[in-house]
Amino acid sequence: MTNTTDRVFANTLDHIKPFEFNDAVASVFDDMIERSVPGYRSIVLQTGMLAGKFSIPGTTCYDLGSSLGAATLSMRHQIERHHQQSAAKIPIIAIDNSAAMLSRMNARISNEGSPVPVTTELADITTYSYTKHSVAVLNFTLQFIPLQDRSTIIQSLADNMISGGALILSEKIKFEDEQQQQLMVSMYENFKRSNGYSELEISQKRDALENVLIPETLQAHKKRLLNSGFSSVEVWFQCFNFASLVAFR
Ligand code: GEK
Repeated sequence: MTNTTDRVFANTLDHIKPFEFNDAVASVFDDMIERSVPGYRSIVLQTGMLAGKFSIPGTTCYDLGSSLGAATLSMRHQIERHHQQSAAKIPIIAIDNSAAMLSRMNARISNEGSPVPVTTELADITTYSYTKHSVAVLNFTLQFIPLQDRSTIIQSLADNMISGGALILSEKIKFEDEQQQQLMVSMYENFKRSNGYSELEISQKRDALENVLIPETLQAHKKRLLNSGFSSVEVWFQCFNFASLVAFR
């Protein structure tokens, strides 16, 4: 039996390398993200619901930084439910630049009998050529993109999204107010402890993510989305320093 429990940071590491989406991470990723992101299951489920509601036949849906495909599969199920006969006209393109993630995702999607076509692409979402789409999902991915490249992606998505479409953006966030920041981080660390992570795991992962996962404030996200041409933005989920926004085109 394969062990799928996340123990990536469980033993003392002599040297903490910057966090990578390699084979060791991909092989335990379901467990890692579920125990590390408050509300992850709800966010995945509601991502699918939003995709069902805002997808338009004849256009694509993107899942950017798809990892093992949780959001893609949720979108696929809800598109099928919402659009029934037209579901085959709403393909999903899932993009990730980790081969370790995509090979596992490919195995998952191939087992499903669904009318909604799914293709995966091993590519960098920063330089990808987006085409006409109605839904784009960035679930905990933009936070890993260098700050200077984030506007290029959001602008390109806004430019290629049809009117009536929606972008779902889920992120780890930070707070301007130092007291609020400390409170939210301490509540978040309690959440990780309650999910079985040790102090060593929490601190080694924090070090590995330093300069790799760069959170921004909700205000910075909203400003970028509105400046890129989205007409309105709503926060529909927040728990501690994790939030999900939906931006309408
Ligand atoms: C989920 N959305 O389960 N281009 C493409 N992919 C990238 C890039 C890039 N430049 N940078 C990072 N990634 C998923 C979870 S995880 C979030 C997303 C997390 C990919 C990276 O390989 C990884 O699979 C994903 O973005 C981020 O809802 O681990 O916290």
